[in-house]
Amino acid sequence: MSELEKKSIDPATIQMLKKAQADGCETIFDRADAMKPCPIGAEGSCCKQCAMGPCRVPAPKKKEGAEDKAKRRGLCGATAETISARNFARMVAAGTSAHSDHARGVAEVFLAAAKGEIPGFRIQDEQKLYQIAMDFGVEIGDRSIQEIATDVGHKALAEFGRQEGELVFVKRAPLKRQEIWRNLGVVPRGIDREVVELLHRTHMGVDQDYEDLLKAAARCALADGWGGSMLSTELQDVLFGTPVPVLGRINLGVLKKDEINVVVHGHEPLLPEILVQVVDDPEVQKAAQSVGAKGINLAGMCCSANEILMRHGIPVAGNFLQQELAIVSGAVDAMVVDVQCEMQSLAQVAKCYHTKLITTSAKAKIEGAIHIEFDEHNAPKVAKRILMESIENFKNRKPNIEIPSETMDTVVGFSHETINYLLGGVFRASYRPLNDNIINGRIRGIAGVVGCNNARVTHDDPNLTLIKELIKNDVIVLATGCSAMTAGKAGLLTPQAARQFAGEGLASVCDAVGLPPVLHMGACIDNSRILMAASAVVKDGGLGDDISDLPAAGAALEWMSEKAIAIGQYFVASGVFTVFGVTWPTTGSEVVTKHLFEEFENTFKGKWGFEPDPIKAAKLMIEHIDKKRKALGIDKARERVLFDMAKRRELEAA
Ligand code: XCC
Repeated sequence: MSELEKKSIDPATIQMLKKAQADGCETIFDRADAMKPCPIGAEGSCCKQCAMGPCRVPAPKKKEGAEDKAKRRGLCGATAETISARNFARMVAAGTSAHSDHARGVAEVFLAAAKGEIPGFRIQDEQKLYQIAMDFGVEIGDRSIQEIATDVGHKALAEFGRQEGELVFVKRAPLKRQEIWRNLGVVPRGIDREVVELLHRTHMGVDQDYEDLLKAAARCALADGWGGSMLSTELQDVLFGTPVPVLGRINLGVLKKDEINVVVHGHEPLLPEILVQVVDDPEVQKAAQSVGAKGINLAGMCCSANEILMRHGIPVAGNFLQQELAIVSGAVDAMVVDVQCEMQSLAQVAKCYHTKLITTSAKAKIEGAIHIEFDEHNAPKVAKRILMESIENFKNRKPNIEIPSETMDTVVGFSHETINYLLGGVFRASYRPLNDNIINGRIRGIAGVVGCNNARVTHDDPNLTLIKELIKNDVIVLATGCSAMTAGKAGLLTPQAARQFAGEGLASVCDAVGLPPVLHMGACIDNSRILMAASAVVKDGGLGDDISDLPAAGAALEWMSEKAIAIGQYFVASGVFTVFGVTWPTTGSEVVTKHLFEEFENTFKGKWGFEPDPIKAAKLMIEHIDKKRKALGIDKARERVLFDMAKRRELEAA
């Protein structure tokens, strides 16, 4: 195997890496070879909170005496524990701010759409609007959709600046969970307030007690999961439709040689939704034909892709580490980006080819890109301008176009509501059949496998190996973000995959209901759907009275962004055992790491874990699931099922 072939398990990625090399175009994979991570920063031991530092307080290499320990402090006296906890907390604050600021943008557009002020946007899921109105205590009666939605929009926006009380969606959690949070004093008040407070606490000379810092980080993270992210998911569903199963295709092979390829990349679905509408405009289509193209091929990258894939079946070009490689194909006429996970190197890679890099968010410009700002009051006009720029660029394509042939069919769009309907039927929507199959042992447990790619590990390998190992062991997988795409590329997002890859028990349930063994639940913001699903499973009964009682676990083995840490922290604070891979950001302090990995379980009933090896990570998760089954008294049922299966095989063999 060549060095290049060790970079990814995805043949399309390898093919484009070879092309990039031949074209003399540098990618993240090259930079990962050339620059190793800073070891002190990686373990969370670098404190740059003030100008007397940065202070380095690395983890001790050997067993230390009290005297050595006393020397290991920053100039201000900050201990390794404080430094490590502060750095971790700041990651949570940044991650929460990203999801929540995305949510604020959605809420603003929602309100304007409710008032009928912006063309192209309208309320699409009235049922869900009513549900949210009830959560917010907005009167329904015989009021118009517009009136109800306007009130919901105002209330949603007020969640960001709320100064006291509790975030409204906290009430969606099981009662026992709410009680745990209240007793610990971590129920988030306002979304912005928790982010600001955490940044304040981690400023030089403020909170210097690692336990207190990590608890505050939990409160902030909960403001993400049960606040910003959940608001965003819910309002996006009302505006653009709650996802239902839809067919899609994924991988770089979705790019087309004879069409204008426009790749939307980033996170907010606002502009991509309008691009989907405008792409069929006769004027746009005519313009495309006039330059010799057969049409316009809209495709997605990263979470923008997940959003329009699950609502419209728009093809996905790839996940995080493939963003530069789409451009390397030489066939992308425009890459349209908004916020989060867009690498600055896109501008350089675009220069090697003909691609126009177009930034669209007022919050994110990239040197060397064209900026066409999204304005919700003129969204169709902006979308049209972007498409025209892309069409205009078609003629500038260079001769060295090479598009990998790899694509894979997927079935996506498993929102929490859809799973409910699929399992229980429209008139009896319920998780009961899922609970029954967990209780009888056909399904051993539930795993959320989420998160990014990371150039420090073989692209897609840890996530895919983990997912395969879990489903083989009858654990149903809920996936979001870039890991959901990994599953898609490997063919795991189809109902047929159950027979091929899942254990006997899980396969039999998937067959009966027509579900894939891995359910694509959306973008990273939609991890809130997993929280809602977990709460619904608890409420349907038979599996304890809290999320922490469920035979469930979470993982992000290829994480890289601060958002991933915020997500992990809100899952842990919601009672879930969550395993991360690649690297762990608090290894500089054994005490802090132990607190997150062990002591958190005493208070939050959830805990962190770290295991970069996917098979070992699967083992940890399955052991946890089995421990929970035992505590629920349903371990015996599973043994019986296994015995039955063995018996059946014996009979078959005879
Ligand atoms: Fe970004 Fe959401 Fe991570 Fe993928 S999974 S690399 S955060 S696109 Ni969110």
